[in-house]
Amino acid sequence: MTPGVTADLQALAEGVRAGQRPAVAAALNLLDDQRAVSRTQATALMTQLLPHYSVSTAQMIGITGPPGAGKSSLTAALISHWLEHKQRVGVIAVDPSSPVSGGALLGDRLRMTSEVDNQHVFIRSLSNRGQFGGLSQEVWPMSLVMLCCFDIVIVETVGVGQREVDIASSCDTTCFVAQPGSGDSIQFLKAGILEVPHVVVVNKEDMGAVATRTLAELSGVLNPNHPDGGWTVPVLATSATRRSGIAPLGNTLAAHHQHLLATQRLQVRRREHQARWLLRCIEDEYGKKGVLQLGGAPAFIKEFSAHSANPLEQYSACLQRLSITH
Ligand SMILES: Nc1nc2c(ncn2[C@@H]2O[C@H](COP(=O)(O)OP(=O)(O)O)[C@@H](O)[C@H]2O)c(=O)[nH]1
Ligand SMILES: [Mg+2]
Repeated sequence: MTPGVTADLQALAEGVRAGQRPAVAAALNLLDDQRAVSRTQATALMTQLLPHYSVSTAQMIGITGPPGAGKSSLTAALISHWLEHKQRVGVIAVDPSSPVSGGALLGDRLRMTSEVDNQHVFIRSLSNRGQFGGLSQEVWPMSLVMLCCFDIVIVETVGVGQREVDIASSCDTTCFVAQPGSGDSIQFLKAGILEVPHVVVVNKEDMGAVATRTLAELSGVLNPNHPDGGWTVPVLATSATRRSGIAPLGNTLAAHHQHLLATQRLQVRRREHQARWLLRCIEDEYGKKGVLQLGGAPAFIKEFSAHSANPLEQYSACLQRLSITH
């Protein structure tokens, strides 16, 4: 046993690795627990899992878009598609705007046909929190835990605030779901309020002409060349309820993953996403002044994305440095 790590934590890490549901649930609960003793344990757990999430080639997909566009329905449809392809799927449903848990809504939309399917899907929801209630703070370490045991990790967020946009853009692949007839999405994309997604979907294509028009408008305003380079942003149409366009969407998401793997950018991007996550945590707690004390944003990102590390350990290191320089 690694010195300083309790047998319980080691067993928990092994359970997560094996994809055992009670272990995954316990690990996520631990990450959600703000008590000091739990933070220490969570940090130790993340160290145990580091050799796994730091090399994981599972895909982390952010699904974002306005409320009601059909993100949960589409996630449920995609899950069926992935189950047919023997993929194991973990979902983090973040819905700060909903009093009802996003996970419960998603659960309702899932049609699990067998116990095996049940074993292959895990849904965790994060609902209402305070303004700085950590919502964005927990999602990153939670997705890393899920990367240790699922083939695909979905983060569903309502694309209404900067925080939700940040969460979605921390994923390997971002998928924006547009609502037919809603000009807002188009305006947001045009004005650059939304980060450019890797895949754009107009859901509810069963609505007919209005969906076709939105599809044409979106295709018109989007610059197909993604700023990441080497990726052309596809605009697809789906109907989550009629299950049309789901396989092409699944294949397109997989193609973006293959693109990241082929260009060897998966891990580089994840390290950068982690550094940005860390920066947001520091900004939330200590403001811009805190960030300046740690060298300013560009130097901070460079320093903390230099190699793979336990995010919670990096956070503690920042706090230590802040208290030294205070
Ligand atoms: N007509 C139609 N309705 C849909 C489709 N997908 C979702 N909906 C409906 O749109 C509403 C919002 O769906 P939901 O998945 O909860 O959206 P979310 O808020 O983006 O997660 C629900 O009433 C769904 O039944 C679709 O493809 N076609
Ligand atoms: Mg939803």
